[in-house]
Amino acid sequence: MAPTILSVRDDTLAVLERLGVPASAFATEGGEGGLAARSPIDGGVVTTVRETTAAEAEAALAQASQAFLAWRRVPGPRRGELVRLLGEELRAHKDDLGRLVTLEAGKILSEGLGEVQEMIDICDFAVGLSRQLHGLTIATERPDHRMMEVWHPLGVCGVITAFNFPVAVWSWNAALALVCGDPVIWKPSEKTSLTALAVHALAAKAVKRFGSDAPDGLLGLLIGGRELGERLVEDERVALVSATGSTAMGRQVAPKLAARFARAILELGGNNAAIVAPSADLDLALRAIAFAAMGTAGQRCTTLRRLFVHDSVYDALVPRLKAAYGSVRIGDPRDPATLIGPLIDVHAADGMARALDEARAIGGTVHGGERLRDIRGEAAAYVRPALVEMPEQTGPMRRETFAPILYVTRYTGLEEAIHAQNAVAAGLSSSIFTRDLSEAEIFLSASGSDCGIANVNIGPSGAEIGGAFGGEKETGGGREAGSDSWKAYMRRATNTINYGKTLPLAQGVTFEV
Ligand code: UN1
Repeated sequence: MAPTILSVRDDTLAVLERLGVPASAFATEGGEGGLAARSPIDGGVVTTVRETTAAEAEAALAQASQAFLAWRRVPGPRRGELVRLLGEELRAHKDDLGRLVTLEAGKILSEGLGEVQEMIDICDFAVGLSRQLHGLTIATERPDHRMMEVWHPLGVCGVITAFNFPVAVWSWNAALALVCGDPVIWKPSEKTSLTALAVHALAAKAVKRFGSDAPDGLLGLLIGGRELGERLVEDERVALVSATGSTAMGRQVAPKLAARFARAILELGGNNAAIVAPSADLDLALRAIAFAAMGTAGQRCTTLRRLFVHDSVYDALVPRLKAAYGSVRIGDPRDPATLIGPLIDVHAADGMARALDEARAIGGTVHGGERLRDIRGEAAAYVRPALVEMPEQTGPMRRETFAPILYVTRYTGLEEAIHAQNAVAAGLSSSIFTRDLSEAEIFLSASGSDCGIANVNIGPSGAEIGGAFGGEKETGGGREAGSDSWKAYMRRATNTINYGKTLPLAQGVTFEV
């Protein structure tokens, strides 16, 4: 028997209550300044949240810049304790927060839970990091001198996030920024205010348990439209803006930050590819491609969008892929049997339809891709994922459409395939499926994939937090999460100390007065 599924609205309101979102977060009925919160599961309005006013945004900025003065003096490992408590809250509320991600972003449950797990993982990572914000001691050319490099807190960090990872991307930034000594002000997508409010409610619990070392205004949340994001980008008090979204958004944000010499971490579009070489394990490749291209309904920035299949294995792989596309289970993301939930809204479905029309017009053969209005009616955007056989890499295959479309072409030589893979504007993620060591190494070499992420025998999506996450070219060049990404949230000072009695100058310069 199918599990009983509550109405989307009742389900959401119950989860919000369990997560401790305060009543003050919601707009009064008919009151001004309300932002409708929708669920893509049925496309309906669930509730109305209160938008942050300009005066409240100003107060958040003022408080955060004051908070910085106190927080930067709290020792790193103590700051780590706050992130440890945040991780505890997330562990305790993983099921509810994961469900809320499903309700508000439409991801299937295991992906909603996976996103919260990603938050827990980055908290653990950041706690360890809080004792390892290492500098260097550097050999100096002068006698009786010591030279060192130390890392200091940077300042207020603005975090702008997209609907598709409504909670994890904040945590990649916030967990690192907090241990690095920086307050954080978050502007989530207006499509996912509820998950942001829930995360903030959990963070507030962690702050309360942490005690008075956490200054007021350490964590801010701006609910509303793009003018609030612009506020973060333009305000001199914000030292760093980490922005995730489209390349078009990045083009607006980057020059404004550059004009005031603020730091930017840009995490923009992707048009990720995979190459299936003659020696590939096709069973493994099939599963990896299915998850990377159809998972999250094609709405990850790392989603697989272009597939280059060697001529010799094309006819063995592509019919199997077509079968998978034809049979994959699409529906309510709360149902454990569902693999593909809805797109975020009908605009996304329209964009998908336009891209498919364009592909057809230039000779692409489209399998699937139709709107499934019978699942939840007109307002919900369920689609069958589309597999598009293209004669060559042209038209919509060259750009990112944020929907489950996988364009496939044949190739004959590896060099040609790598060249085609790199011949697009974005440079986020990439993969090769091969059992040939030399092919794998060529793909990973300096003349191979030009992306920030290059994988062998796994798909381009689903990165772990331990590595640096981000990409090149129009993807924006930012790096978040693991490795040494933390350095972006701190400022580096080079210190030279003279413990002698003379004043030798560098480069042998003499200057006797
Ligand atoms: C994104 O789509 O914005 O690698 C981030 C992945 C995830 C993060 C994706 N860990 O798919």
